[in-house]
Amino acid sequence: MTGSPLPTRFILERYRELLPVTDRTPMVTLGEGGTPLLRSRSIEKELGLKALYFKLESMNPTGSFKDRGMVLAIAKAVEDGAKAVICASTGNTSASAAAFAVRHGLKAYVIVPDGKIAMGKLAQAIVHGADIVQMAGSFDDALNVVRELATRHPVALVNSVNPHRIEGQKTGAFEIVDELGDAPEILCIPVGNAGNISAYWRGFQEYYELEHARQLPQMWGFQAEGAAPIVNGAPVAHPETIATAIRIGNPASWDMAVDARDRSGGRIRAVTDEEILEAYRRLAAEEAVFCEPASAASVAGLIRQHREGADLSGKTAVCIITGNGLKDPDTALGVTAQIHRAEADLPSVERALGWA
Ligand code: AN7
Repeated sequence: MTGSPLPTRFILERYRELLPVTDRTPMVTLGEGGTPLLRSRSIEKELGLKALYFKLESMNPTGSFKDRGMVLAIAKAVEDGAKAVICASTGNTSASAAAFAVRHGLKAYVIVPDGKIAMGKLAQAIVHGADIVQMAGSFDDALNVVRELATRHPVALVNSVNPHRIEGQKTGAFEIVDELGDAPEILCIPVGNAGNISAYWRGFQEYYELEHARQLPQMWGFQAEGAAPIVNGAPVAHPETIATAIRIGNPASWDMAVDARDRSGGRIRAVTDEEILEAYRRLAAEEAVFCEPASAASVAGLIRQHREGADLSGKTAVCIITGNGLKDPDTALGVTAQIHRAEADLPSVERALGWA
């Protein structure tokens, strides 16, 4: 017996007409895109939504949404003759850049804020053979440095200030509409450097203009309270949050994110680290979604908006689950758990389980 043929998941192929792909673009893939849209089993009902979905971008090849933009940014860098790429990163961008660089036979240089990057992400950059600099200061300081480095040295900058990153990233919005048949009423997304919210808005708009979607979603972005420059309306000099991925005080795509918020009738709000951790625990324990803390900010934000009186009835919402929980085992191990100890025999294990 054979199944029906699967549509290609390869986003550069699938959405070629809507991307800056040329005959000279190397069509290299690691299997990015085509990520599941998982229906909520618990939080949806509590919030009174018609439907709540989690877009599991955590299932991309390097475990985060970054692969969508990176597959294109690095292919275009190669098309333009680059031999090396560089990025600043809170972790996921560097993991993705390092992996795609390997596949293209390029050198990757990554600059990360010292001590503030989740262990799994650092491990990825290491195993993929990137040259890693841990820099004192924040992500924002690192981004300033790499922007300058890319003008002085023969390396292609693959942070989301590279327009190909946003272009590739917008395919996430295409997939949501392709699967649901229309845009949702609400799109919830964590905001750090603000590339992703800008990319999704662009994707939804393009699909709307092509009449693939009948409506546009409200863009609801969420920052961590200690790293909420867009919410505050001013850069944050020393951003702090447990969600290290979005520990960013001066987002590069600030203006585009504000534009997405305002033109969609949306909002960008802050959530506390406690709310992020609560949503993180609930996603894992009630929905079987193991994400990293930054990703839980989208769900924490939706829950808070509901608590503060937003009427969600009859609406469909999609929360972008941007990164895999395995990247940040330290946070997972900090969740209170009951681990029982036992000797190496059956009665002892039965006693430990409370069954004897
Ligand atoms: C899991 O890797 O900025 O607002 O350097 O890793 O597009 O920045 C990561 C950001 C959300 C925020 N969720 O997205 C980096 C980096 C996760 C992330 C964001 C990031 P943007």
